[in-house]
Amino acid sequence: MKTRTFIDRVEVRVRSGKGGDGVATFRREALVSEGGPDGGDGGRGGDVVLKGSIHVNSLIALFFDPHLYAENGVNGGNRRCFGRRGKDLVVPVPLGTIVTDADTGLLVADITEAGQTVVVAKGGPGGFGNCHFKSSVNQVPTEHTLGGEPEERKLVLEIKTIADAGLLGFPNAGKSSILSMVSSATPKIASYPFTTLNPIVGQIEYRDFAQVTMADVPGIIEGAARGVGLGIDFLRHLERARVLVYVIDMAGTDNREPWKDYEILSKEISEYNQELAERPSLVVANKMDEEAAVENLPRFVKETGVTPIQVNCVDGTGLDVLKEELRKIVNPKPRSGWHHGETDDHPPLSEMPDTTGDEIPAEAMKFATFLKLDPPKKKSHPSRGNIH
Ligand SMILES: Nc1nc2c(ncn2[C@@H]2O[C@H](COP(=O)(O)OP(=O)(O)OP(=O)(O)O)[C@@H](O)[C@H]2O)c(=O)[nH]1
Ligand SMILES: [Mg+2]
Repeated sequence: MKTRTFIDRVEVRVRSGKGGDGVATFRREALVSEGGPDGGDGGRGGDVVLKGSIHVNSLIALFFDPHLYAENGVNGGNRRCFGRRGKDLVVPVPLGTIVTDADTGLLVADITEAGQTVVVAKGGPGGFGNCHFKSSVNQVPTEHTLGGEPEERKLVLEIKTIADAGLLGFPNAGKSSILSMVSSATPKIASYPFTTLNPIVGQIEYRDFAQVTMADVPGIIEGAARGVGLGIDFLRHLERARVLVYVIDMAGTDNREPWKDYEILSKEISEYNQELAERPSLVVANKMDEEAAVENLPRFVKETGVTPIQVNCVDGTGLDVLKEELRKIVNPKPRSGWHHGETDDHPPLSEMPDTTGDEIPAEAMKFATFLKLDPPKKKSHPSRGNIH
């Protein structure tokens, strides 16, 4: 049986831990008369915490176990024993998870960074034991307080993939092929529709190590806004994209008409979200290695008034142009100032002073600050007689 492995929306019930109760006890010991109050406090209940993680990419674990209950705090004891705190329940969620309250519909959190934590249910505070209430006028207190009640709520978790660019097109248009050619992602590619069933993100690397992330989502077809095909649920993964890349099968495989494909895609997007339709976009004509594509191109330009970027995924022609156009819109920061000797601030490698490897010349060291070659500081150690 085929099971689902990707879930991008799930409803969960979260409950924090109840605070432990404080107790009222008195010290009883041989030869200690009237020992006084010694009831300890209860421990606080555990929190339910959602934490952004790069190691999970689906909400599948929560789909199968949607009850997120943190541990209760332990009650206090006699002899001033304080109860243990309840353990927090830390749940890793994929980056791009949006958390909303299921009852009110209000946004609770948007988890976009690795390590970002959000407490979605706060544990109840621990109660006070009777030793808290002793005073000169109340020497035998029996007062104690109960632990705080837990918080319980229903939440909806939804992934909205974080990517700079989103590929959008009909099934079989070649979206996954483009992603696999420009990035190191390895989406499944096949000649049948709906090969891709869940969003896949790849990273496009430039020569200066700047990066643009690109998301491939399942294909949409006419009527998707009304739920035909896989529907447009997957379009939510494009909502955060800064640029939409329309991929058109210019060869018109299966008697398709590329200009109509483009119109339908634009219409479906506007129906889904007008703001999304107005984002910067690029139009890519794929399969330009086929004769039919070359024949269709002039008509496409005439009918739509758009001049697409021509690419083919067989030998990769045109993909560099696509990468450069993407770069102009997304404008990613280069990861390093080193442009392979092209910039003025660093001399080209051929002009760098020679080194035998034993000692690095000062001139070369200026550009290799990351090496941090300062001699390590000597640590004093008592066993070596450095006693002051
Ligand atoms: N001739 C030719 N075939 C291509 C080109 N790009 C993709 N194909 C073929 O088109 C078919 C579909 O490619 P995919 O990349 O799986 O298409 P997709 O848009 O991801 O399709 P879905 O995931 O089903 O939505 C595959 O058989 C590819 O080999 C191209 O540039 N030229
Ligand atoms: Mg695909």
